[in-house]
Amino acid sequence: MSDPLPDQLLLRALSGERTKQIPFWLMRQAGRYLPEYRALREKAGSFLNLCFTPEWAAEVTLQPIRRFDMDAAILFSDILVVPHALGQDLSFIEGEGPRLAAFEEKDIDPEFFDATLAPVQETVRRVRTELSTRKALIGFAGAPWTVACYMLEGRGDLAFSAACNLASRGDPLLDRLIDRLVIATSRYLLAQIKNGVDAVQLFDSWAGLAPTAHFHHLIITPARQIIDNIHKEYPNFPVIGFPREGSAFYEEYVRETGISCLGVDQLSSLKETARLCGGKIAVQGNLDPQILLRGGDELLRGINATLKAAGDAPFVFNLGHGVIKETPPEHVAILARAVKEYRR
Ligand code: 1CP
Repeated sequence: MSDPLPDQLLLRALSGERTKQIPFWLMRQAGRYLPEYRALREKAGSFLNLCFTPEWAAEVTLQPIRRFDMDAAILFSDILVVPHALGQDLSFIEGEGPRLAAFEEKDIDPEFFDATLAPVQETVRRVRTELSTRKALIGFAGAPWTVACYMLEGRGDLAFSAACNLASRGDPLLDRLIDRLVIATSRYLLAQIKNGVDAVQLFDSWAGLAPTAHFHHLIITPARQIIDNIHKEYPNFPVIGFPREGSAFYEEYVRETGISCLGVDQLSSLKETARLCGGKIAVQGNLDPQILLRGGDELLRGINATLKAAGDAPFVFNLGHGVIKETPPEHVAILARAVKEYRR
């Protein structure tokens, strides 16, 4: 892990400081809306080849920082490299999205796991060397429930019925899978931390699909276990939790998981969420990515409303979900300028 870098605006906010200037980065800030990404993506041939070639993955990680000067870079990889490293073959079909081989229950093979993910760790080292010390590098992983949704469905889906059916009948197969993912995810994130990331985000993009009666043991307990595992080796290491569309459980999530910052989606009120966090942990969010896509006056109003909604809470400006691929890069430039110039 790199030495603590207190001059990183993002880390100051994650440590609970009410910074005057607001740090910002955007989920999916690297990717298909950028022409320079599309060029490298074409050269790489496949998405996985791009993720697993450290020179290219590092370049893609840094592209949005060069253009927009965000306060943090997020490692370029994908949440689905973890199932791949657990022995479930992954591919990405052009224009359709991810495909995983049929799910089979398997024990973790630690050597295969580490060897498969070694290029990602090499990317972390490269980016940390190239990135300004004033900027944070954010590592990440999918949270167990969200990753299990993909592992059981084999692809992206709006309903993820396979996982939801197992969850609603309390099938022990799902519990065993979640337990295994807690171990794998902790191992993967700890390696990212050792190699130099300054903070990590746990993406629970499909938290909102977990049956209410099972939310606690599918979403909150695994997040707490992963964060405990991180804090055993790196006490107080900053973790951003993003239980998307799980706002009914924000209070428990904040109280029990040990996060330093709550990622808020655009369906939730940032103002209410900041109040709920009581200034003890930071909030991150939550401009609607559709507003960034559309641009114009609505974008400027949306940015201002988001900045105001955070009040005097420790705050990180972000979207409520990822940048949409049709977003004009000029809209991101407008956002960057507006957030950078703002002082509270
Ligand atoms: O063809 C291409 O170029 C692939 C598009 C793409 C990209 C750019 C995929 C496939 N993944 C990524 C990068 C990615 N994915 C990052 C990079 C860092 C950044 O934010 O800039 C991150 C953090 C992710 C995380 C991720 N992957 C999530 C969680 C965040 C979220 O958006 O909710 C999820 C759910 C995935 C799965 C995934 N990977 C790719 C796609 C198209 C999908 C969604 C599939 C689906 O559900 O339909």
